[in-house]
Amino acid sequence: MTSTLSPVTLKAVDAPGQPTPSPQLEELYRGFERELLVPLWTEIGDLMPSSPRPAAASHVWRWANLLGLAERSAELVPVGRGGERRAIALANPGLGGAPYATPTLWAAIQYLNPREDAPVHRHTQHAFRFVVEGEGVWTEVNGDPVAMRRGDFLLTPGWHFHGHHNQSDRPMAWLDGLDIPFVHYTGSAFFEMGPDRVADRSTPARSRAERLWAHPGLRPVSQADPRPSSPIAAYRWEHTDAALREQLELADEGHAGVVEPGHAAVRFSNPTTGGDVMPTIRAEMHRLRPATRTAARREVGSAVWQVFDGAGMVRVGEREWAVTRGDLVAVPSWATLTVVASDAGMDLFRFSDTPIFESLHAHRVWVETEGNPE
Ligand code: GTQ
Ligand code: FE2
Repeated sequence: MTSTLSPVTLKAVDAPGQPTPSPQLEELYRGFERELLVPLWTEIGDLMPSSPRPAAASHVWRWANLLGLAERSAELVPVGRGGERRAIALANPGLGGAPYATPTLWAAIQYLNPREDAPVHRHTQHAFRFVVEGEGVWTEVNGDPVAMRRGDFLLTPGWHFHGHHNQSDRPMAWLDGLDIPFVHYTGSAFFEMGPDRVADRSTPARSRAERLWAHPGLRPVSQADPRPSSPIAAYRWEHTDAALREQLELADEGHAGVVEPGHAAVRFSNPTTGGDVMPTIRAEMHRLRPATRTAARREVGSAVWQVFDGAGMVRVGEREWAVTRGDLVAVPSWATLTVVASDAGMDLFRFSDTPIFESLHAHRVWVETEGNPE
């Protein structure tokens, strides 16, 4: 029996591990209900499975469909105070209609019309943007304008003021990722409004944060303390692309660096700790050479993948989808994932809640090539 938020009617059932049904047992169960009590023996199978059995399902969302609906929203729905953002969240089919891509992660397409502003606010939820196509929007993070372009990964760590403004004559859409569901369950949400419009309307190619922090392997000596979130406001595609390309080139030259043959990957990291970019969110970019298949893999925690370039197949458990640029796939905890690139190869962005489980010492991984029994 699955726990629900409404009062549960306990049933005396004839099943292994359950007491023999009787009028006295029914009376005992009515007593539990009156006192808002639930005995473990009626719940054990769901609450303490031998391995994770998440409610979340694997699912694919097609970028072309998201974009069509976002464009229509842009005709009908203004952006402003109150609604705050023209963001449309992926709702995992296993999570009862809530706007959660996974139990911990929010993923949404956000859309701004030409010359449009999204008002400034801040919240305890950690956020990032990933740009699968387009340019022309600047996101202002604590007063620092940050350009958004295809392939860029941008951070808005918790409690940083941020607003977005489209400074071009074309609309722009991008992917938002936040830990909204996690913050919601744990009752740790705070929110505050800032100015209705972004104050600094300049359009620098590089943010102040990048000018201070985004030089490979170099930290400003004035900034010695570790920070919970990375101070790098934007990780630019040219760097990500070069890192992936060189991993594969090094493999060709017989050197180490790739995850497995034909599969390069980099993790966006916090230069002040070497760890993940934000306390609750891990983000990575993966590149598969043409016709490469990854080893099957399971891990504790949930993830969302987005195809950045190329095409291929994503297999999650028994399900398999052909995917192309922009398509998004939710991968529940402990689901078996295999990714196969087409003859064109495939680049994928991935984000997950792994830092939560690592910090709780609850992270586990199983990889096919390690020869573990199924
Ligand atoms: O851009 O600030 O998708 O606050 C959800 C909440 C985006 C944002 C979302 C947000 C934002
Ligand atoms: Fe926000």
